[in-house]
Amino acid sequence: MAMKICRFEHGAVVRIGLVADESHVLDLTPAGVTELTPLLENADPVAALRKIQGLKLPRIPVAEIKLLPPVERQEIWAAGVTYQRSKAARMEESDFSASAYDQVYAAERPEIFFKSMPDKVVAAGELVGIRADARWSVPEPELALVINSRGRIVGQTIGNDMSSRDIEGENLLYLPQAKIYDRSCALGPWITLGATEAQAREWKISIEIRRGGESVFRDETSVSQIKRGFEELSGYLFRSQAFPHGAVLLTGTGIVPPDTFTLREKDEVAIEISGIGWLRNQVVVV
Ligand code: DO4
Ligand code: MG
Repeated sequence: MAMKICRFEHGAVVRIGLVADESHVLDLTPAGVTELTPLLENADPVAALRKIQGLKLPRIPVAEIKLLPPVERQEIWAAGVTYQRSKAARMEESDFSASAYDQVYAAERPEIFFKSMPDKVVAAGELVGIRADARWSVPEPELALVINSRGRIVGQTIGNDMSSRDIEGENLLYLPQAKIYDRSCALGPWITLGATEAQAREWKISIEIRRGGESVFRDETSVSQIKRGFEELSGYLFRSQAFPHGAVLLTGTGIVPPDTFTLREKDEVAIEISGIGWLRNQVVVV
């Protein structure tokens, strides 16, 4: 059975929590679990958690903690054009790069790009950014794979690959500027451990964007729509590159708002992945 964990701060101490329900976490500090990475490196993190689950652990309301991004020293990378919907949207946004997107969707080698250093990741409840010099900004709700240093996928979390579509569409060489800027990557709050790829492929990904209290965009897709296998994506990430602390790999978006839609400051972005939970952030211009 899957279990969910998180990083949080309580009493000015960073802690690891076992998610009891959407509104309570069990503090794993008394059981000696004070960091995420050793747990992700464990040969069987779910079995390790089961052993300590029976101990009398402090039960803390989520309302009393500060949720932190579920990463320590892991780099964050992202795959792109892994859903038909993403390929179609990229080809529409750019005459210049259309054939590149068309080709990479079908190619053996996936598109994988660097997204964020861990200390720049935005947590649930914090502000996500839209660039001041972009005219067309969107959230990208994505399943994110949590991978340990041995290249093993040990969990899944929720990712938001915030993107500037006008900058990306102008020229493919501007992709790093469209994708990597302050507050452009949100993750969390929970990591689901112990779910198989087959189980994760049954999950739904949905998003709602609210503006001034009104819903201005909502849509959903299914993880089953991802064209590539999880091991295929993580395998390419780990080719000729070591990640001594592990890595997180966003798996691409299958939801793209209509071309007339752009995010604005103060918009509320809520992403749900059914096997994981909710990631909610407000938008700020950076
Ligand atoms: O090359 C463009 C990026 C595509 C992307 O981020 C996605 O499909 O999610
Ligand atoms: Mg993306």
